[in-house]
Amino acid sequence: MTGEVIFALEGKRVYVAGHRGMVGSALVRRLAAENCTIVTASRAELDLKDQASVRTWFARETPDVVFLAAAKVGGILANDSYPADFLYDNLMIEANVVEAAYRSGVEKLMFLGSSCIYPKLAPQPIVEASLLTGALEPTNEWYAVAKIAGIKLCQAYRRQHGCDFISAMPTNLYGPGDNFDLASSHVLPALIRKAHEAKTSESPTMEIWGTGTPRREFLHVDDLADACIFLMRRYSQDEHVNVGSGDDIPIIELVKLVCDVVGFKGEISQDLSKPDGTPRKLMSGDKLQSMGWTPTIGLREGIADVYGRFIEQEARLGA
Ligand code: GFB
Repeated sequence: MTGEVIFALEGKRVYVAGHRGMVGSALVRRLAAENCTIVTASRAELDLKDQASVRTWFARETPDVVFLAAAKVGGILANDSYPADFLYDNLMIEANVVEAAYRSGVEKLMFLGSSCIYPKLAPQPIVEASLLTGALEPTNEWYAVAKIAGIKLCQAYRRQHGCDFISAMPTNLYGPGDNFDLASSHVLPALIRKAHEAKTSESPTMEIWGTGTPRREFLHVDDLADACIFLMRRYSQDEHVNVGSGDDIPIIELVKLVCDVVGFKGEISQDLSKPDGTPRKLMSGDKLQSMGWTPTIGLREGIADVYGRFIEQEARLGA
């Protein structure tokens, strides 16, 4: 597969759905370097779960390009605790945006999914063709089913209506604008907060969830945004494309790395009442790499950057 540019962003009206979220805001930052007009709508202006509002908004704003980064997201516990929200909200958002994009004549749309679409025990590294070959991880199957439906919507509109709608599947993401709320966050921001609070309160221990043995792959959201722009320009097929860093790490090693960056030197305790989730989900990045894209932000460097921002944010909130 070659990485030739086949689609121009220049001069286009580019709608980023979910621009206040971690992924959407990274896309807005990255698109600022492009010669295009970025279009956004706040939640108060546009409820993406409301079909009529979405149709009216698309008919009025007529975007040429859509990045569908709006989603109900959360870590393992939030996914497990609110299955209805994760399934319903995501299905509604995807269905409304894809249909409105088709009706209003959007030239190209990218749907963003997640590596949890793959079977719990998929062979590693996970290739795109593993989709729908086995049972899902139970803690996040609701979210996964919604994200699989998003891929299928893009494929169906491509097949039936000839729409140029594509899908990208990012691995576990982190970066500026992440959610640091311990009950709903993903592991990386949770560990940053826990290590920072344990250090500042001089606690002898810091608690992690589960056994620490699951392995996860992490990608900085600015790398993801760059990959999305790359694919928007170069990819136009119905199969989704994995976007990862190419490496995974056991959670306990991630804990040590975060503690090292933050400077917490105490003991680690485990809350074994919390789920481990899928044992491993390292994605194969061969497809994207063969087009000529690779990530640039290393994990330690990325964590140090996010920790710096976290301290600034805490200082602002405390001021
Ligand atoms: O990031 P995370 O919440 O989600 O958890 P998943 C990853 C691993 O870190 C699990 C462990 O094995 C957790 O048990 N972990 C250890 C912790 N300490 C903590 C902690 O303090 N907080 C959290 N949150 N985890 C999500 C899915 O799965 O990944 C979503 O639920 C989505 O659907 C997302 O796909 C990317 O990687 O397990």
